[in-house]
Amino acid sequence: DHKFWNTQPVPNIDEEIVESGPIEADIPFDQIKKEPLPLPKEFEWCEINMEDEKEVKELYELLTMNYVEDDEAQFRFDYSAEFLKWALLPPNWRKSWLVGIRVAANKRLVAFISGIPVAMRTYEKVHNLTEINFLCVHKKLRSKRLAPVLIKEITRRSHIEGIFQAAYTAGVVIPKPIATCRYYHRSLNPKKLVECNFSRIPPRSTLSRMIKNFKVPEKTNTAGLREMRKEDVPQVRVLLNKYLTRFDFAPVFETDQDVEHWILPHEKVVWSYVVEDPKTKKITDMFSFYSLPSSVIGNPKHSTLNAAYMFYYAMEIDEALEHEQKEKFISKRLNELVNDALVLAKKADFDVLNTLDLMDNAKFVDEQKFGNGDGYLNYYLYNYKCPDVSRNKVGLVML
Ligand code: NHW
Ligand code: EN5
Repeated sequence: DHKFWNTQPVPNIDEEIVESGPIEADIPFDQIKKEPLPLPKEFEWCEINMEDEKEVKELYELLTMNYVEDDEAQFRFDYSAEFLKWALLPPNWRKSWLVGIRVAANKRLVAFISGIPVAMRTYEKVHNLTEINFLCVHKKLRSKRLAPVLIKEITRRSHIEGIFQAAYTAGVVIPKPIATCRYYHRSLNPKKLVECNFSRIPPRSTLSRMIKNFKVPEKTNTAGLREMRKEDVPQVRVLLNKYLTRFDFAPVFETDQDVEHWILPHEKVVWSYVVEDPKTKKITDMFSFYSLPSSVIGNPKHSTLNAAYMFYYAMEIDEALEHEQKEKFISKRLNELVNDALVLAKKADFDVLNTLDLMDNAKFVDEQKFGNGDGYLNYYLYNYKCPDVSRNKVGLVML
C-alpha cells in the first residue's frame, strides 16, 4: 500500500480508465500556499542555479553518487554536468522548478527534484505540463519520507505557475502507469560489456563469435546523410511533429527554439543527423541519440560504461500509401537509419546503444541485434486520467 501516493490525484493501480480528463480541478491562485512546505529543522530549501558552474558541480556530484542504479547495483547513471545544463535549461525553464534540499549546518546538497515545461499531446488533447525528473535523495537519508516532501513542494511550485498536470517516468511501479516500456541494448563493444558484467557470453558462444556478430560497417550507408545544422531546424520541426502524430502520448515541438535546444547537435550530449535529398535539398529523415554514461560500480578494470540512447527520429511518409504499405516502408527505412546510427555511435566510441520499445522501435530491434534488457520504464501522468497507451504508441523520450 502506498501511504503517500494514495493521497495524490492519481488513479488506483487496478483502475481501468475509459475517459480522459483531470482528476481534480485547478486550484485558484489565492488558495495556493505561497510558502515552501516545512522541512525537518536540520534541512533547508534551495534553488539550484544551473548557470553557475559551482552549483552545477554540486548537483552533478549528488547525482553521480546517489542517482538511479540497476536492480543489482552494478551500474549507476552518470549524467555529465554539460548534459544536466542542457536537460534543465530548455526554453522557458523556471528557476523555481530546480529544487534542492541542503543540510542547514553545512549547506551540503542532499536532495533534488526538477521540473521543466513541456507541451504534450495525450490522445487528441495538447496540454502544457511540468515534466519531472532527477528526483534524488542522498543514500544516507533514504526511507525518511523526504521524497514525498520534494514531490509536494514541486507540485506547489507548479501550481504557482498555473500548471496542474505533470508527466514523469520511473523504473518503479506506483499508481498508475499509463504505459510500460522495456529497455533494449545493442552491443557495440562486446568485450568491454562482458568485462563489466553488462552482458555475458551465452553458453554456446565465445567472445570472438560475439565480436564478429556485433561488428558494424565502417561507413554509413544512407545517401544524403549528414550532421544536422541550425538551418535545418524549421524543416526538422515540421518533419518530427508530423511523425509524432502517429503516437497517442507525444511531445509537441511548438517553436523552432524547442527544436534548436532539444535536437540540434550539442557537443558530448546529443548527436543528430538528417537525410537531405540531393535533388530537392529537402530533409526527408532525421535521427538523434544522446550520451548517458553509467558508472561501473566496483569493477577493477572499468569505471565508466559509455552508453548512447536512441532519442527522436522521423521520416517522411507517403500519405497515399495503404496502412500496411506504410508500416512496411517505415520498417525498412527505420532499419536503414538505425543501422547508420550504430555506425555513428561506434565511431563516437560508445560501448552500447540503448533504446526502449516505444515509438516504432519494435520494428528495428531484432534486425539491428538489440537484446532485451532487465529494466523497464513506466510512464506516468499526475492529475490526469486517460486510457492506457500501448508501448508502440508512446512518442515521448525522457532523459
Ligand atoms: S525516476 C528516478 C528516481 N530517482 C531514483 O531512483 C534515484 C535513486 N533513489 C533515490 O534517490 C525519474 C530515492 O530512493 C528516491 C526515493 C528519491 C527515489 N517516483 O523518501 P522516501 C524521476 O525523477 C515513493 C515517485 O521514504 P526514498 C521521476 C515511494 O513509492 N515516487 O523514499 C520522479 C513511497 O511512497 P508510497 C517514488 O527511497 C517522479 C515514497 O516515495 C519514487 O528515501 C516523482 C517513499 O519516500 C519515484 N521514482 O526516496 C513524482 N521512488 O506512497 C512526480 C519512491 O509508496 C509527481 N517513491 O509510500 C508529479 C509532481 C508535479 C505535479 C505538478 C502538477
Ligand atoms: C528516468 N528518466 O535497470 C529514468 N537498466 O535494461 C529512471 N540492464 O542497463 C528510471 N542487472 O540488461 C530508469 N544487460 C530505470 C532503469 C534503471 C537502470 C536499469 C537496465 C535496462 C540495464 C543491463 C545490465 C544488467 C545488469 C544486471 C542489461 C543485458 C544486455 C545484453 C546486451 C547484449 C544483448 C542481450 C542483452
